[in-house]
Amino acid sequence: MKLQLEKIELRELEMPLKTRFETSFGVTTKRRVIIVRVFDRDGASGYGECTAMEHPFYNHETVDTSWAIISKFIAPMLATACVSSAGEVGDALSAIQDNRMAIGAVETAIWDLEAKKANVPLWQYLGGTKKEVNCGVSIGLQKSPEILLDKVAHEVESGYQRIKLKIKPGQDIEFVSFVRSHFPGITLSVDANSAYELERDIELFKKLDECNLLMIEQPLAAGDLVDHAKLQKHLKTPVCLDESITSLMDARHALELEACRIMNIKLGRVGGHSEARAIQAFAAKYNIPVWCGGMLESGIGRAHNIAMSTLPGFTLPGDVSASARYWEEDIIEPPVVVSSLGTIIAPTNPGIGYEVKENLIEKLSVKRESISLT
Ligand code: OSB
Ligand code: MG
Repeated sequence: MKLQLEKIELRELEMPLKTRFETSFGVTTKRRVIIVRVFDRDGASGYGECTAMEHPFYNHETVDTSWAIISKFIAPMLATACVSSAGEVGDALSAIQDNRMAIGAVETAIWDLEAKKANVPLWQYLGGTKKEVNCGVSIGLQKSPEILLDKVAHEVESGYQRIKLKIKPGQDIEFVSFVRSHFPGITLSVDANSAYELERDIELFKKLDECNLLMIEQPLAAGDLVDHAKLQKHLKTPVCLDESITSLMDARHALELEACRIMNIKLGRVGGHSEARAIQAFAAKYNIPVWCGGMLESGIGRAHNIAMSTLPGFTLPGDVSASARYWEEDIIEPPVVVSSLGTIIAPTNPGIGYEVKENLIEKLSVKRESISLT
């Protein structure tokens, strides 16, 4: 069924987080979320979410740069290219360097549209094989080890299968070993968001290596695959790359250099479903497990994350957790819920499989733009 794209609608929503989320690069208290809606000429539409942050600290993109790239380049290029399927979007936009969160926002919306037109749940349409996905949580930096331990206990009781702790220099081994000593049996990992340096911090990594962690996520700078490879050689704990992997090519470089043993895939960071699917298939050939990362998404991005997580290479629990951990009221219906076994059941409705609350989106919108694609 060929697509005939008619227009793109952009909305920026302001969504306060229930609780502040702190990482090595800063504190987030509310999200500015760009929602993309693509319309087909037959009236069908699909939704995507831009996962760029408010600042260029996680990667180079921001909410404002993504909006500009979508409006000034992606939309006009799609209008010219006349794409007839979501799989063609990558080629149509290949002249754009980086800016993959902007691309991913639109690409995922077009996948939702196409799956809806085919009347199939997006996860099945993508080739997903799992009816249920395994969930973990990411816990932000906390003021004290005791406060952190309380948060961990709460998430373990909720059933989450893997707990990830954010770390940064000065807030690392003390916090991690405190949690580990109280929970010797849980699946635990840490995420540094690029905050360390190999030579300066090697002693710290050796201590973390004794904490029985599932992985150490993105310890070093995003561009530094060479030092990640050196670090991995010193550690029995797998290094997991997040920020470093923006494409299938990055994934290939990382695996050829043996810079990691696990990969985190984020739809936004890699530019959408096509690239994400290619990366997980490539990683599977190397026996490298992958999992779905999160960017504090609203329900729309979360629904896309669930669809992606059903692909066969996603063998580890992701940072895909319940809507209620983030939002008083999510913009999808029903909200994403997690079972007491720490799983999310893939939806059975077409496309992303959740109803989008258009009225709530309208209420939360602080900026709007509509761009014709004809
Ligand atoms: O590194 O995984 C990360 C949030 C914002 C930016 C980067 C990261 C994160 C998270 C949160 O860890 C995951 C989530 O709960 O959405
Ligand atoms: Mg990360």
